[in-house]
Amino acid sequence: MSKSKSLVILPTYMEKKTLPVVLANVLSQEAADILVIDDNSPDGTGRIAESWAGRDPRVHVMNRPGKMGLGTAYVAGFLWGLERDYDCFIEMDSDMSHNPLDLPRFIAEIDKGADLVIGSRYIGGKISVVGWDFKRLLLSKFANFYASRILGSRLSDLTSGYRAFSRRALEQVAFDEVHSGGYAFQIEMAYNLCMAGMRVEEIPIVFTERASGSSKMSKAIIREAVWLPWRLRLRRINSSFIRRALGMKKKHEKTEQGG
Ligand SMILES: Nc1nc2c(ncn2[C@@H]2O[C@H](COP(=O)(O)OP(=O)(O)OP(=O)(O)O)[C@@H](O)[C@H]2O)c(=O)[nH]1
Ligand SMILES: [Mg+2]
Repeated sequence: MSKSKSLVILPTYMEKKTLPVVLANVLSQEAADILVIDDNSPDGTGRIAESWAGRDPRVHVMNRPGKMGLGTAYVAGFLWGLERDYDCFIEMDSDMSHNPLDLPRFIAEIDKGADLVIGSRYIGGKISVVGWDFKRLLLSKFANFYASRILGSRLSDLTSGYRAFSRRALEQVAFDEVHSGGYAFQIEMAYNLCMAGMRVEEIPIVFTERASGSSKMSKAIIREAVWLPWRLRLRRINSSFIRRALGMKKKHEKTEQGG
């Protein structure tokens, strides 16, 4: 029995075929509540979520007026869960790419004291992905290599969207200042937690390409992810410059006080 009360956050945009399967699988196998965040999907995904919420008190729905991006959906979901008594916040795609059978392993790591648990497709140099063509694999591997090298990260899968956060992590890291839309949101959150000295763990997962519906990845999302590591690095240089400047000022003040 898990110590943590868990919330699975499912952002949806046009996922009417897969959402019911994901909801049924999550509900059947783990004592977690679910928050669906739908951005007024034209295919009626939000209404499907509403009807599940009407039948099962563990399912909640947040309807937003229009497509506002994955990152802001997670920020809204975290805020919603923090106002309630959840201790473990799990991000999961609604397109059946993430296996709900993995949920207990994420929750177990949070129970053991991890602040962020990343479901990694690339642990130990292996590639655990089903259904990607070579181009898609190359894009994901390159995105990870690129971001890790620039940020100096030891993590094998910075862009993975299957992950769990502890309450402590979300209370201490200013996640609402992160406005990235897609992969960049995942990179920035992992980076911010590492920089804050939080305990970040990776567990192996198998990622399965969506069988229906369509990807929401766009050129804008890729562009954002290309710039993000440089933006974060610049922020690090700026803050160490400011710290150094403040440190020097303090020394100076001390000398003056000391006389
Ligand atoms: N609420 C909301 N959900 C979104 C938005 N964009 C994507 N999603 C959801 O976020 C999850 C991940 O999006 P995908 O399109 O599958 O992106 P991906 O998994 O990175 O890309 P693929 O591998 O091509 O599927 C899915 O459940 C989407 O429905 C958005 O703007 N708003
Ligand atoms: Mg997907």
